[in-house]
Amino acid sequence: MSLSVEQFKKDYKKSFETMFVNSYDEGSVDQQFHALGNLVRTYIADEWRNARQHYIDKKVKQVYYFSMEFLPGRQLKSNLYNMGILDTAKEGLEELGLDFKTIAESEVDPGLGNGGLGRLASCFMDSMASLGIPGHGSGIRYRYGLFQQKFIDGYQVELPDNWLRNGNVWEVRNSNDAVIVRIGGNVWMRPDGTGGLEPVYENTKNILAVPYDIPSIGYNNVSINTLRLWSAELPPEEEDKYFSIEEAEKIKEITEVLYPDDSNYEGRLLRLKQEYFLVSAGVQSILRHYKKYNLPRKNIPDKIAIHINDTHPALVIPELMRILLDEEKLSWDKAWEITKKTCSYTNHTLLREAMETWPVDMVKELLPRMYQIIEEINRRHIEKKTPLYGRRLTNSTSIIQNGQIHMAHLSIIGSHSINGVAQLHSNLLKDEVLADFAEMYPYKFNNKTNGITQRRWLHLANPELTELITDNIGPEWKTNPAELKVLKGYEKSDEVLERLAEVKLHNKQRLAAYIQEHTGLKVDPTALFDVQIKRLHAYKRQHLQALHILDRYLQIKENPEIDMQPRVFIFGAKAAPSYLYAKQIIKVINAIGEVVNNDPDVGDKIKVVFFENYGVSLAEKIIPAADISEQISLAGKEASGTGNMKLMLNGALTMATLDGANVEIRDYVGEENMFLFGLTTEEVYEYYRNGTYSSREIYESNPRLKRALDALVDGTIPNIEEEGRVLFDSLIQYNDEYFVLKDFDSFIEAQKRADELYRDKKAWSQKSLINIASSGPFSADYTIQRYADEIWKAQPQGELTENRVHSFDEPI
Ligand code: 26Q
Repeated sequence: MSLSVEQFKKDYKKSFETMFVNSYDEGSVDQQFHALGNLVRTYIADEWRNARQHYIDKKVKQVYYFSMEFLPGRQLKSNLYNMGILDTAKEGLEELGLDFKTIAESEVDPGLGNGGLGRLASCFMDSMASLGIPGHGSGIRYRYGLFQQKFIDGYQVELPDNWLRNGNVWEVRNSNDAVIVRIGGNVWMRPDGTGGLEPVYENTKNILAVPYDIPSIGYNNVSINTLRLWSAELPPEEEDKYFSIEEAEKIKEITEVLYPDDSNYEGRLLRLKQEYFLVSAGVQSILRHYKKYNLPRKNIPDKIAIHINDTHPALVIPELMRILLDEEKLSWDKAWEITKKTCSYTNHTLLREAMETWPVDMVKELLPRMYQIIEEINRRHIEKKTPLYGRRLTNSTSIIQNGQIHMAHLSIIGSHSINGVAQLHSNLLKDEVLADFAEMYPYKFNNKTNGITQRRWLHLANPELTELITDNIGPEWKTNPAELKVLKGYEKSDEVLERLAEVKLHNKQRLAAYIQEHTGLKVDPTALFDVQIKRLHAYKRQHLQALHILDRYLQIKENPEIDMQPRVFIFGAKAAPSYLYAKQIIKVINAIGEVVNNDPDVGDKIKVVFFENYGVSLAEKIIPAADISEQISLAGKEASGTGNMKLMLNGALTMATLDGANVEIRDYVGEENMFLFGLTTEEVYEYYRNGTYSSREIYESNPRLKRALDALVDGTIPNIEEEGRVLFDSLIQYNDEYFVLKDFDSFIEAQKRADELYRDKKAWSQKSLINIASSGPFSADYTIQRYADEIWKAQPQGELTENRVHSFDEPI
């Protein structure tokens, strides 16, 4: 939008003064933030409503992205930026004597997700709006987000995340669109008088699902979509039915808190309630909206695409069936055709322990109608497939096995597309984990490599780098990120390389100041900043990095005069509260930090910073300052990774195993521009097959590694008697599930190459530049374009579609 500074100032004052009945220069920072947020909302109100109406008038196909998690990050800056008025607002506020940075930083960062999967959902929201694709999010408005993490004595402590304490300016409570979700009770079928059957529900619990809508504003105002988050409430007309406060509380409990686990499935009843609550509210609201199109029900798949973000919302499939059968009175075959054509599913994990299954008894009791439908889907699957594929394949693909409902099986059978999130991951799904399904439904399997929004992760997080790029190659890359490759032409320009090094140094100085302010630790901004930020999990191998630090420390103790490239090891990671081993790794790393940071022999050679409460906002500060990006999971475990893409885009060099999207990073950037090490997926699978891995053998034959491991248990690092021992035993006694010892040598060797390269400032900057220039393909805009073209069949809308990204060359 176009807006003068003068107009903005006027509008801001008015917004403030009507909200707080006070003069604009007398408010608190929080009030200033709310006045600004409110102003943004008024600016977009018409367009938001128009966009909705336009979709109805033109009967356009709409995409609904169902996800139990969203991690949007702070919205103020990105909304103003996408509206094209960020600079105007900054200037106007400054003229009013207000500090934009302080106001923006006062916004809470909604932690409605655990990590990669939730952040991906939000990157996708940004890209859908920016490409003009009518795509909406459907999620849960958790009253408490992911816990706030503190360290006490080096241990993780979890505190509740009361993110709604001061309200949420971005949301609109839409009580008009509330729906009833029924759980529990009994259901039985009776003749409906027309020759069919209809279900009769008895003694159900009725829950009012109230939507809170948040605008998702496209870059350059291409379009405004909606993130609809549902909240569970007591239906007013039934208040008297609930005789106790406890029972009323039980209703609200459904959307009370996000489950803080992202890798270990646990069959909790409340989690199942949450999943069905989201699904039922979302699907009902979509079908209600579809009625406004005045089209026959068979056209549903032409106008609606429902995407299932991992299996968590997989009940979309039986819920859509339920409505089509019970309420719309369609035949099974017709309902099933519509359902399959409407739904699509993304898998995000290769870990067996993360695959979702629910006990039959639990589903029967909580969701009796869902169970009947799932059972019938399964019965028909077996009946139809057995003659075609035989018993073995039919049994291994069936939805109900050994008293458990397999949600991935339901998702594949009930949808027309299943995709992995990186090429390697999609191949492993097809060839290993879900091979039996691939045999039955080869046409459903496809890959959609993840992507990230360059707007949040470069334009906003790293304005200096953004300016450098635009100054050299012009602004075209901003709407067409593939154009970043033009930067490669500057590989030999001393001027550009020096400026790039300077930008990185500034970002590191800012992060160093932040570290000092928040941890008291002083770090040297000219040291190499080595960053590992992601959830804490054994497969991601933060403990491999810990052994690397110990190795360096022991070298220094052996020879305090040693010439070593100074490094700052930066960690950010939350562990699931129930994941003891991950918490023990946190304690060990903090204890190592305590020793290393205070040993005068070490000085600036090593510093260890473990940030508390890692999340989107902290990532925005750390990523622009990273020199090395640690992507060191055991090959074959990380589905994709997206932090790897964000760090590369900001000029970090990747230290990586050939896992997840690292493989594609290698394809684009070239292996000479990163540090590869470790086993390949094939080698890992070979070990699984022949069972010959022996970590103890490696321990006993590798004195350097032995020395680092022994430091965990010999008192070198104090205060980790228990945790050091647990870690040591897992690696030696219990044969090192994630092959940390096997990859140690090649990791250390790769780190040495990094040190050597870092001494050659120009060579480092060249590689950094090549990384930035090669990261265009990882824009979520391309990923979304592929989802839209190949899975959803959704078209971009609006006059501004020329801002849409252009076609992009496929990788070599
Ligand atoms: C399931 C059942 C009960 C409770 C919790 C869960 C649960 C919640 C979240 C299971 C998994 C998750 C999150 C998984 C996740 O974030 N996976 C990551 O997804 C990214 C985006 O595709 C990938 O880049 C990462 O590789 C993958 O680990």
